[in-house]
Amino acid sequence: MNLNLQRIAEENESALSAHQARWNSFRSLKSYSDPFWEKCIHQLSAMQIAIPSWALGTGGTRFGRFPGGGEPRNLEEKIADVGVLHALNGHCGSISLHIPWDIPDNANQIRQVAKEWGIVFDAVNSNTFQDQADQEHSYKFGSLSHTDAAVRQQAVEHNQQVIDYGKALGSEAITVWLSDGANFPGQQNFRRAFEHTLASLQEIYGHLPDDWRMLVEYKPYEPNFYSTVIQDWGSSLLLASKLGAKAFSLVDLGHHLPNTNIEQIVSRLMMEGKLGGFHFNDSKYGDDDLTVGSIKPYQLFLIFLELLEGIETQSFAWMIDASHNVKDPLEDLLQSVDAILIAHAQALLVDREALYQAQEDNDVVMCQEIIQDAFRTDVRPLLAEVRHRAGAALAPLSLYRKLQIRQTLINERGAKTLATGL
Ligand code: PSV
Ligand code: MN
Repeated sequence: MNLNLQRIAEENESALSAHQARWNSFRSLKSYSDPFWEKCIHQLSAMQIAIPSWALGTGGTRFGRFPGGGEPRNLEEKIADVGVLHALNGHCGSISLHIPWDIPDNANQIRQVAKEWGIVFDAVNSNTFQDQADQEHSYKFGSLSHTDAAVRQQAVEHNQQVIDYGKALGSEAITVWLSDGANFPGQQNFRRAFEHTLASLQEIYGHLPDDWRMLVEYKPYEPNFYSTVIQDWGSSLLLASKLGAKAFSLVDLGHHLPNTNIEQIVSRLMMEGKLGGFHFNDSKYGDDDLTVGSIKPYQLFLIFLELLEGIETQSFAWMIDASHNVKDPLEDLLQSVDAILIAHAQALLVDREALYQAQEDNDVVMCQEIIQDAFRTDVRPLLAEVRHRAGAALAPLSLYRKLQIRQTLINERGAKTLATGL
C-alpha cells in the first residue's frame, strides 16, 4: 500500500476555506482566548493512540467471522495499515503487538518498515490465554496462577520473551492480561491463585528494563465465568502496588460489570499514581468490543474529564482494543480514534474552575450545566484544525472512501486474506 500523501494535501486545499469558516465561527462561539485554543491544539495533537496488531483484520464471535477482504497478511502489512490511519488522522503513530500472533522475526527490518510509515512500537502484549502448537504445558487451567509450578514457569518465560521482543523494537511497556480464573465455585482457591500470580508477576517484573512499565489489566469474567484472578481494579492495584514503581493498572473500558462508574475508578487510580494505560472500546452488555463512543459517549467524556486532572503530569499508554465484526476495520478504527479525540476536546472545554466552585457551593444544578455545556458542544472544527496543522486529512473517513483504500488493499492482497488475531 502506497498512500499518496500529495492527495491528502490536495483534498485539504479544496476543503480549506469551508474548514476555516467553521473553525472561526467555532472559536467565536466560545469566549476563550487564543492561548487557550493554542494549548488545546497542542494537547490534542500530542494524543497518539496505539492500534493493536490484532485489530486490523475482521473480528468475529464464536459463531462466525465475515471477512471483508484485503486483510494484512503479515506484520509489515499491519504496520502499513496503521501508517495509512496515521497519515489520514495524525493520531495513530504507534502499534501494539500481541505475541505470538505477531512475532517480529527480524526486528531491525520491522523497525525500518515502521520508521518509513512514521510508526513506533507501543506496549507489547503477552498471550497465555491460548495454547500454542509447540508449547509443553497447557493453559487450560490457568497460567501465572496455575497450581503446577512448571506451567507457571512456562508462562513467566513467555512473558520475559515478550519483553525481549519488545526491547528489540523499542517498546517500553508490557501489558499482561490473564484469563486465569474458575468456571465453577470451589474450583480454585482464591488466595493461592492470587499468591501464585503475584509471585509469577514478580519474576516477570524482575526482567523489566529500568525504563519499562508493566501494565496489569483486569477483567471480571470471560473466558472464566465464575471468577477471574485479576477481576477488578482493586486486585490490579494491589498487584501493581506490591510489584513496585514500574507497575500500573490498565483500564479496559469493556472490562467492567454493567453500570460501573469507570470515571471514578480512573480518578482513584490516578490519585494513587497507578493508572498506566487504557484500552478503549464501547459496550452495551459485556466486553462487546464495539467502536469507541458508539454506545456511551457521555461516559467517555466523563472519563476524560477525570483524566484531565493528571494528563499533563502523568503518562498513559492509550490503545484501542475493539473488534470489527461488521465494519471495515480501518474505517472502524478511524471512527474510534475520532470519538476519543472528541471526548478529550469536550473535556478541555469544561470550565474546571467554575465547576470546582459550584462543587464547593453544592450548586448541583450548576455542576450539571457546566459539564453538559461542554459535552453538548460540537468540537469537530477544533479537531479538524488539529489534523490540518499536523498535515493530516481534514476529513479522514471521507478521504479514505474517496481514495478507495479498501479496494486498493483487496487488489494488492486478495479478497480472502486472513489476518492473525482473535
Ligand atoms: C481481553 O479481553 C483483552 O482485552 C486483552 O487486552 C487482550 O490482550 C485483548 O483483549 C485481545 O484478546
Ligand atoms: Mn484489553
